[in-house]
Amino acid sequence: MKNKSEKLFEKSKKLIPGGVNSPVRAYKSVGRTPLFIDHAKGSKIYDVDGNEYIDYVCSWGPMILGHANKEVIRDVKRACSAGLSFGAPTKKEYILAQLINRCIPSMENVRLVSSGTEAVMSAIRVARGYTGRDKVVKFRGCYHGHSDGMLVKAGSGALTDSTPDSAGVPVDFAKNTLIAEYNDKESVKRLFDENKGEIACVIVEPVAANMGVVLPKEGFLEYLREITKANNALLIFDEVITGFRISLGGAQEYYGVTPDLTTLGKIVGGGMPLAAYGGSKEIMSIVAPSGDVYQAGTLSGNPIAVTAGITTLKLLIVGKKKGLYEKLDEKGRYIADSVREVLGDKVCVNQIGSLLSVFFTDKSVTDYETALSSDTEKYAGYFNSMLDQGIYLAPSQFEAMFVSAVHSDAEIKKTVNAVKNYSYEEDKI
Ligand code: KE4
Repeated sequence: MKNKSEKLFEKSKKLIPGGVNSPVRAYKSVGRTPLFIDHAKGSKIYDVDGNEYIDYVCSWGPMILGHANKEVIRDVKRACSAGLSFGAPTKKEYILAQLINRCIPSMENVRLVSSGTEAVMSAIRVARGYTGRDKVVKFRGCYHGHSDGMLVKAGSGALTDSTPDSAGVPVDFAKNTLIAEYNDKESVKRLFDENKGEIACVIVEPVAANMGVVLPKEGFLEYLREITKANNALLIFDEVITGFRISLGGAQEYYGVTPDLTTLGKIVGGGMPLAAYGGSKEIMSIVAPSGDVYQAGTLSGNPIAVTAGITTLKLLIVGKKKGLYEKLDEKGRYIADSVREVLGDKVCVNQIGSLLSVFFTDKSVTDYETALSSDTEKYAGYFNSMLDQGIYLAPSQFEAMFVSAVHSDAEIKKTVNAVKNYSYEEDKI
């Protein structure tokens, strides 16, 4: 007997590629029909068959305050009655830009867009426009959205010859994207030595979270800051995940390294389609209409999305004063320590604040290679066991686990218990 998710998935596949509007949602790597979600509240998410789960996907990061936060919903509802979109400037956009700048002072000037992809694509265009250079350095395993130049990884081992990792991306687009290794200073130096005066920027996830969570080694971010400065290239921190997540000021506050440009997404929109990029007044002054780097968007600064972002940031600013980020770190640390205790050397758990990943490998995961050493079959078994026990994790070994401000101690204990049950079942095999 098919449940409602299965029936909806079959229907959706007839009208939507793969039945989903973003590939990871199709549960391909965990071999299961994806759950179709009916609603969510707080730390819980409910599928169309009425099953309840403790949610650690949190919409891939935005829901740091939990789902359907009452103040956010109240303010969004009020905003809706005033109209959904004007295509004209509003006071709220200025207020959100103020809040972003207050949390992330390096973003003296901010442009609001509708997705992290758009924020990254625009920031890279600004870096190229500002430096007059074409080449961009990114790191293997870091994900910066699906703009053509970012869908590129190293060719067969070569760090400078890049091939697209998506059909439809002309090789010509790929040639300006140079690939380095995360946490490998030498791989970055080599690219600068081989491309003197040609590199516009380095873009990095200051804490990598798209190969699973991989923390920057001591001095790595500082090195990127130095080598970009020394070569008159810009440093872009893609803080779409880390922004407002690992601290209110993101990774740049946490590690004390200031980039030239920052991209934001997810939390900044409170779950609505809103993202941003920004940096110094001088660099951002080249963005149209004040400068000649063109970037535009019908729904940029949409009043409903901006309202959700404003209320979310205001709650985080107040929350920070009451120890919100310490509490988020406590929760993340407790889960990480508990999983290490239960699963021992079968896993490597990387955690920072409320962001973590459980890698099924006996190696210490410090870069793309070691992340790839994970047993994705084992992860799939873990995912399915946890889902069957009411714990909703990312359906991929190479994504992150997000804890929200409203995950209760009891729910976290239930989560740890589910890991123990999984471990017991595994040991029985
Ligand atoms: P969006 O275009 O998906 O809003 O943002 C792209 C993006 C940019 N930078 C970083 C560091 C990101 O993690 C993302 C998107 N993250 C993925 C999850 N790892 C979104 C989920 C999905 O693709 O469905």
